[in-house]
Amino acid sequence: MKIAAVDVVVTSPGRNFVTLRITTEDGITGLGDATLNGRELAVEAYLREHVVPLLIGRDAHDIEDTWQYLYRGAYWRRGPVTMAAIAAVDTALWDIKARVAGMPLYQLLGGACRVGALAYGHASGRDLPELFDSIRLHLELGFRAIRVQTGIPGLDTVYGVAASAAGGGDRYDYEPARAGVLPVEESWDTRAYLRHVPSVFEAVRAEFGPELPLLHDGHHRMTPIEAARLGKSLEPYDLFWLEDATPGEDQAALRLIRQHTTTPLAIGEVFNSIHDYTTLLSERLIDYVRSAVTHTGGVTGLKKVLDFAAVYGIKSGMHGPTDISPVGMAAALHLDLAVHNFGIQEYMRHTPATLEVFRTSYTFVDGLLHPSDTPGLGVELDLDAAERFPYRPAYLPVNRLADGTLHDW
Ligand code: GCO
Ligand code: MG
Repeated sequence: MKIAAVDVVVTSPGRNFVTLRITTEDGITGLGDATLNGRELAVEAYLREHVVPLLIGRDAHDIEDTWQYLYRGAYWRRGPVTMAAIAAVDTALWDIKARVAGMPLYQLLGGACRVGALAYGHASGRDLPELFDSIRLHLELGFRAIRVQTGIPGLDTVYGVAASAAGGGDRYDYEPARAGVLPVEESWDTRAYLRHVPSVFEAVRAEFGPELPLLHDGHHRMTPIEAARLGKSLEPYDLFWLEDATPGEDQAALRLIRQHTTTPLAIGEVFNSIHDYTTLLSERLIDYVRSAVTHTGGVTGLKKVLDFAAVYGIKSGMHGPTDISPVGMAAALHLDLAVHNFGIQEYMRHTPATLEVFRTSYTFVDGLLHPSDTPGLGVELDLDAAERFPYRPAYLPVNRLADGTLHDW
């Protein structure tokens, strides 16, 4: 079953997405997500110039061999651009294989281990009343686990906090990255953050009780000792996890955090390879693997990471903000169902414009996501709709400290 055509589609229905569409000689198509928020065109060029010509004429069934061919064959291995490109090819080939088999992808991955994937949603507020409203809204939407992000006194805008409840409160104005030729600059103060966050979780627990699983994203901003302190101060509020407490590339930093706190730790949304995880997994320094199919070499790449994590009793917690396209989200849901060591799935709802371009079949019922039993991934790309939303440059913000020093965002 030879690959006859490969298209790279860049579309911006509210935010930019890069999608690969592979077509076989008998007309079967498969989709893969290659979206790298704020650096979309680098992946588009990598695919168009260096990957598409290598795929024509290959057997679409040879998924593992194609993965190795693109990974080892590039000589320059790993990195977010390369691995997002490989992810798109891999996911599209799995989509094709499952469509040909007439089965939903999760069946080819071993079948379902559960009836659905527990999802967490993004609640946020600039102050407590706004935050409580947002949590209530998420509970009404059916979420059974909730991420809590809060404004910080003295800071104008903070990562993860919606500027208003408009759009359902889970769509903040950097999701999508803000359109413009330059990134927006925000200000940051870790001491103010560390002083404020524990009081917010105390208030949330007092209002919503002990049962609701609560999550929090530190978004790479703390030093190891600051992260250790936050983890410790949040212990009374029983977090499901503290995410990205420190910048992820420093795997050894987690040793220090781990020594000081029993708050569960999640990391990995910016990782792209199993080699980013070797220390973290083998030394049991984290509890959840945050990688997405889209950024970790596809279903094949992420399945290897999750199988490795399973050896150490570490679970999945796949990245699922809106910069993972519906194609990437569907791929995640098939893996969520199939791996034994599933933990939780992040879920931010896409906008109606995005869902016009990408026709999904996955469902969200009573807090659980299901990829549906449609053969393949269960997503169709409407090319005419995609064309109506041309690419526009957009960047994630950058952070500066009060003295102007650039800080992790
Ligand atoms: C999350 C993430 C996102 C990222 C975004 C960057 O936990 O969902 O931190 O909100 O900021 O994916 O592109
Ligand atoms: Mg995150």
